[in-house]
Amino acid sequence: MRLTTAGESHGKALVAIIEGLPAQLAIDEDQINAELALRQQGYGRSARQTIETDRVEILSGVRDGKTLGSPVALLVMNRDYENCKEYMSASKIGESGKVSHAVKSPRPGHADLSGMLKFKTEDARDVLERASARETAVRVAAGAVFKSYIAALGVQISGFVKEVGGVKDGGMYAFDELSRAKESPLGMLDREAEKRAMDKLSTLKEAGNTAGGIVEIRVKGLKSGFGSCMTYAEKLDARLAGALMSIQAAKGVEFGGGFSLASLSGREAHGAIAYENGAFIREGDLSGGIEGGMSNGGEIVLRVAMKPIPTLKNGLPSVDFTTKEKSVAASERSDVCAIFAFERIAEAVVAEVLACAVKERLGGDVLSELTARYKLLD
Ligand code: EPS
Repeated sequence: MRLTTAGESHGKALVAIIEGLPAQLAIDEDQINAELALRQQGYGRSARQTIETDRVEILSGVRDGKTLGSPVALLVMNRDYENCKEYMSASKIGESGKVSHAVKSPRPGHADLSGMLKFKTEDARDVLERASARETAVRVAAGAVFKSYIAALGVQISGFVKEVGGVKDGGMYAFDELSRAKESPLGMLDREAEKRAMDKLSTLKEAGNTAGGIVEIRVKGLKSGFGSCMTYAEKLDARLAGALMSIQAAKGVEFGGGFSLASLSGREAHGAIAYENGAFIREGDLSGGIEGGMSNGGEIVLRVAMKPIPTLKNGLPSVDFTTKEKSVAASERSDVCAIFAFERIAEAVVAEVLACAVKERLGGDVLSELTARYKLLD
């Protein structure tokens, strides 16, 4: 199973190609569009979201609402392209040899400066257009397909926003409570923490500043043994961490007790193994549902940290790339916080990694082969 995406933030469209899906998997366009709509929500998004109304167009690999086993291609248009054609067209632009809307002052924290040096361009737009988190729209569309694939095995993914700009939701929530997070403007479950977080964001917005946060993602229903302890590349936690770190603005990933495990004793950190009603169980498991790089049959629990968005309305100090004079980093509009969207994106990425691990272990040209093989597992 493999996902590739293409597309620039203000280019014509975003595209995803998924290879390796079995035939006969039901694909529901409305479900994909519901995920896309959620990704656009959340308090603190920029005016760009009033321009875009993300909808998926399925270009290939699906017929009569079911996969054919061929690559599935998904398209999400960028409506803002209409406003940016003049400098984003793929055709040669203008006679003057100069492209308008060049970005000369790289933003600290964005891909701009490293990309300008690496790709030998004096216009950061050549880099930022792809580095932009706009790409996550089509990644979320693909994630909805991966969610359907693993849902066929009874595997569910959910999550919530645990922290925004330093304001923490310290609650302990059962898996079934997490879906309530979608109804909150910040994706939080504790209303009191959410109110404090909203106040914090309002203050930051006034000051032209931004915030990050932490999301918690959980997976329910995955049997043990996905991923493998045998090679680095197969370890499920390593794969999840790597993929999650590829989300724009991600800066950290932890599983279960995560960093807090480092200060616990062995007896505190590792719950007991017991055998009840014909099955092995773990009591007080802080591993996050993954041991030795393999799912252990319990709930997978992971958290991802998002840094504050580096595009500030009142730009950060920078340098003009060409003149080397002091300047202020580029900014036209800015999200104050995109943590609600980040949670949806993290779910999509987890779905992608799990789908790949499932496909590797169980194969299957047709969905029914996959479900039959899954039933045989412990
Ligand atoms: C982004 C910058 C902003 C965000 C964008 C990600 O876009 P613009 O430069 O057009 O104002 O709005 O996110 C999206 C467009 C989106 O749909 O999530 C960036 O630099 O990463």
